Amino acid sequence: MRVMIINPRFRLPIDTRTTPHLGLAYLAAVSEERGDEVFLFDADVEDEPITEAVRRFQPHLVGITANTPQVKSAWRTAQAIKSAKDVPVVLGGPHVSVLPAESAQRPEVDVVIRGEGEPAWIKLSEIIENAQKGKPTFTAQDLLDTKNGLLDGLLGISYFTTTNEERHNPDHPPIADLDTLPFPAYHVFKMDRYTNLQPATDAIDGAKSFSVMTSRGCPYRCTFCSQSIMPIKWRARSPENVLKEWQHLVHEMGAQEIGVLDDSANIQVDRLERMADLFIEHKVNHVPWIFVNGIRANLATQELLGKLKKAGLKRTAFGVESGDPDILLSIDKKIDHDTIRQAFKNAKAVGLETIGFFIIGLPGETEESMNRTIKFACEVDPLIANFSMMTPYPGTKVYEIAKRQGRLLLNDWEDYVFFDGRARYELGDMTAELVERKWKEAYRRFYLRPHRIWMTLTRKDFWLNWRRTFKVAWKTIFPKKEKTELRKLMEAGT
Ligand code: B12
Ligand code: SF4
Repeated sequence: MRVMIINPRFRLPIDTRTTPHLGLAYLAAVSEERGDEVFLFDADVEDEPITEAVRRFQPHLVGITANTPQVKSAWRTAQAIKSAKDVPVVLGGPHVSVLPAESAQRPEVDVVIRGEGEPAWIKLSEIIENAQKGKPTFTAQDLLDTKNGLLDGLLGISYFTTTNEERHNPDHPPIADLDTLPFPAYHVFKMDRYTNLQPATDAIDGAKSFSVMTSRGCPYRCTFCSQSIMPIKWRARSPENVLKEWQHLVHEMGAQEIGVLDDSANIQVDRLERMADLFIEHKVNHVPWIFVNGIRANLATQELLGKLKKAGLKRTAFGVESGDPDILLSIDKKIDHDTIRQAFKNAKAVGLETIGFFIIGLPGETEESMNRTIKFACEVDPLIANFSMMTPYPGTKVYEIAKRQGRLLLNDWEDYVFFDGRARYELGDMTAELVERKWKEAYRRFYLRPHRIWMTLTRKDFWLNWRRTFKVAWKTIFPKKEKTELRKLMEAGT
């Protein structure tokens, strides 16, 4: 069977870099394992219009990914596909997992697969293949026709039947053994067209940096984080399985740098220790790697971090979020400031570089609490401090709070990016003006300290990337106009 897997066009307003999509690389891998012919169409790097690609490839099934700012582009892509061929179109990814009915009810979308996608995607492929064997004129409508009962037992999907009945089948259980998954199928991507294979590592454009996920899920449910979409059950690949992928990336793909994308990689300390031992024993520790998304500070002992450093770890991130104790408590991060302080100390003591993630504008914030966040960032003083303006994504507790008790300042999914210097909601005394001012102040106060200026100017990475750094800094200060109609009306004073 021919399957087409699509990343619809979407670029951050601030960034022109492109990067292959790991989730789609996994879907492509399981499809190939099933024996399907896969066409990976990444609209960010393709020259050919999607309609022509569909006419040429004649897929039997199409899957499109969608995070929140990408979902409208996913719908437009689905419409274009349907105009070229009557083929079942499936949407998956974080946004549609939270709001499945919104997409499933659209005429250009047939099925939504919620959450971790591989099992339902494979089962749906089998259903369609078998149905097509029995009926060569099979259409997407046949799939949704309850008389055929094709989708009845398929877990993890949402759809509207031909008689417009809304159906949400129960969730698919999380994949129990991640070692059963094949490695991401990078060979289906046009790898030479990406400017940046792993966006959060240091290597400059065109370098061979790859992403790896060694565990999935997160046992925590922080109120601002979209991870609540994914299974709460944390599952990890075995160190041996991770080593195999690492060896493949280093020896066959020529990886110069690896970014580990896990949400909470260090939940099982002995697993990471074993992984470190294996990297050293099998001599893949010369390739630097980074925990780009943060590890749990409460489990980041000096002993563990020292071992990981020997295994090639160059830098680790910690999600600090707030410098204010009450706010930290209110977001369910389940951590305190002394533990975070100690984690930064441990990392620095073993010679690791650090990244700190901070949020400006969490519910309940005041000018004082935001000041505490800036002060705490300066105190723990990571190599990279990232201050995000709180963007309430659907499915999070903060979204519910902002919607019910506050005022959302966006009503277009395409505005749900957090790099453009605009506050996304107001709540009580926390005005957009205050949040925007403190966000800019955070960057200024953190990076314009004399020792930081000196540190930045003496880093090789800065000079390798200086054009982009200036561009990003410029766009942060002078963001492009956003699309939200509501915002335009507000600014016009209506
Ligand atoms: C790496 C990453 C990035 C990278 C690369 C993104 C990429 N192209 O892959 C960069 C830095 C560019 C990035 C940017 C953004 N990101 Co991001 N990112 C991630 C991160 C940390 C890992 C993604 C990943 O590879 N996951 C592993 C794979 C296996 O999972 P997956 O991609 O979700 O795919 C699985 C399922 O979702 C599903 N699935 C996905 N697509 C499809 C399609 C079909 C047809 C099917 C059947 C199934 C399916 O099956 C897949 C396999 O199980 C996630 C957090 C996370 N843990 O997932 C956040 C995350 C996806 N990002 C998020 C956000 C908000 C953004 C930004 C909007 C932030 C911003 N700057 O404003 C931008 C959007 C950029 C864009 N162009 O789309 C949110 C999404 C929330 C939401 N409601 O959409 C997440 C969940 C983080 C979070 N916890 O809040 N991101
Ligand atoms: S912020 Fe980190 S720890 Fe909290 S829910 Fe998200 S991924 Fe888990």
